[in-house]
Amino acid sequence: SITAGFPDLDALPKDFIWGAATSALQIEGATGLDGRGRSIWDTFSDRRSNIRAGDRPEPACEHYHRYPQDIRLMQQLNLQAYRLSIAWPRIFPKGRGRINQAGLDYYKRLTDRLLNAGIRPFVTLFHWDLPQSLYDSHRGFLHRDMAAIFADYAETVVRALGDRVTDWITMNEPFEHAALGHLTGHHAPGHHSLSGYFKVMHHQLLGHGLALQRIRALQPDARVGITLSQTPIQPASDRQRDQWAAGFANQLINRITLHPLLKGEYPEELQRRMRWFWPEVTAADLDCIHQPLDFLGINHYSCEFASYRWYIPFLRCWISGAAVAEQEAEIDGRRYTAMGWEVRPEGMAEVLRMLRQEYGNPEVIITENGAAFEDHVINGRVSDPKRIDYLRDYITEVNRARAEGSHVTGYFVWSLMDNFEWAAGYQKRFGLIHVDYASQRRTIKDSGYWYARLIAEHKR
Ligand code: GBH
Repeated sequence: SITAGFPDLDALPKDFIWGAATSALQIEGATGLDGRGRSIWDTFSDRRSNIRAGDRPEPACEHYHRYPQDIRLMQQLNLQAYRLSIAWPRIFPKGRGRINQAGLDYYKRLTDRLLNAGIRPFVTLFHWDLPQSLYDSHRGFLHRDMAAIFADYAETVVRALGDRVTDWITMNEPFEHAALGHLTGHHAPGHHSLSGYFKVMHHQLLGHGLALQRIRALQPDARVGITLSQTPIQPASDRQRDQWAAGFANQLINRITLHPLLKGEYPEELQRRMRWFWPEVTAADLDCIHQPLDFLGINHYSCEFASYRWYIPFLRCWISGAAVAEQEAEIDGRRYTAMGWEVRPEGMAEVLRMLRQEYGNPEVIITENGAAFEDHVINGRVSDPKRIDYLRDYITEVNRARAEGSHVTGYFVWSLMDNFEWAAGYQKRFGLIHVDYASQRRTIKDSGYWYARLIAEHKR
């Protein structure tokens, strides 16, 4: 039964925060409404081949109109907190300059209703939906001036919502925006440039630092963090060269953000090997990036493997998940989600242990964890036992890490509901709530009922 087998959460304190997460572009729809400008993702999805089945971020979950119903569903899930993101192009249709009051009003209505429902909003300022105008004028975060432009936008939002919202996340996964958007080209704006990757990375982190200063100045009671993905990397074999590749890949994708944010410097070997591609980084930049955080947001899903490949220019290493197709599978006792990502719950405790041992044990909130599976819809019930297993096993590891001394204070499932999964479109479903895109009907999945019970049990 769905109520059986709750993990033992004795190490998690009573004030531990349980929530679920979404992002604006993935759920809102209404991309042309009430003065919203275009984002790079609207443009990227104009080209059908960029997104699976030619899907577009429209109408998504029509959350822009249906948020009252969605908040009632959050209450049914017993959520204490909800992580949402602000669509920058709703606030500044051109990215900067004229403010669109209708955009601010929308997020006031949304956050007011959350607070009335007793749900604490955690608000991310940038979750990849960059205004197209800023791409046209600055090539987005390739331009250093974008850091200041982002801070101005952050200040505008915090001025408008700071009387309601205390928990802010400046950016979601700057690594993914830089790497998928500017190096592999899988995400908007779809570029392939190694120097572009490092520039976009650095300018986002600088934008984070500048925004952090502004938020602190405006709102003394604010709690501010940044959300990073963290993916443990194992060598593909025990050959020495693959071990080197794993260490280097770890710098390239994990430590490239952790080091400057928490130690005030980029990893030394990374800078040295990448010197031809390295952007301009001043000591003042590093001071700005390296400011105290109230919490570190961590998104964790899976783990990856690295191997040495002499023929890959400059990087010399190949990073990927286990070699299975993009589909659900179980091979030799290893489980994979519908994204083809391995289910390896101990990775969660490994990430938290690494932060404890190597980065001074910062306060951590798991701002995303979850999985896509092929849900089975039978007579109005959505049965998703694999998602329940996934969540149970990963939450167990969060509890284990806390028992070992990690300072983890909250956990958000990705995602509240099925949504627009970026380049994978609507086919991949991560939700605790099933969305029928033809009728926009929502159905709480078995995993949603399970999570609601887990929260209730833990609060008792
Ligand atoms: C997040 O990105 C996003 O913040 C969110 O918007 C998105 O919808 C959600 O995840 C689900 O994709 O090496 O192939 O085994 C997650 C990015 C995904 C990067 C997992 C590392 C390792 C998978 N991460 N990935 S693999």
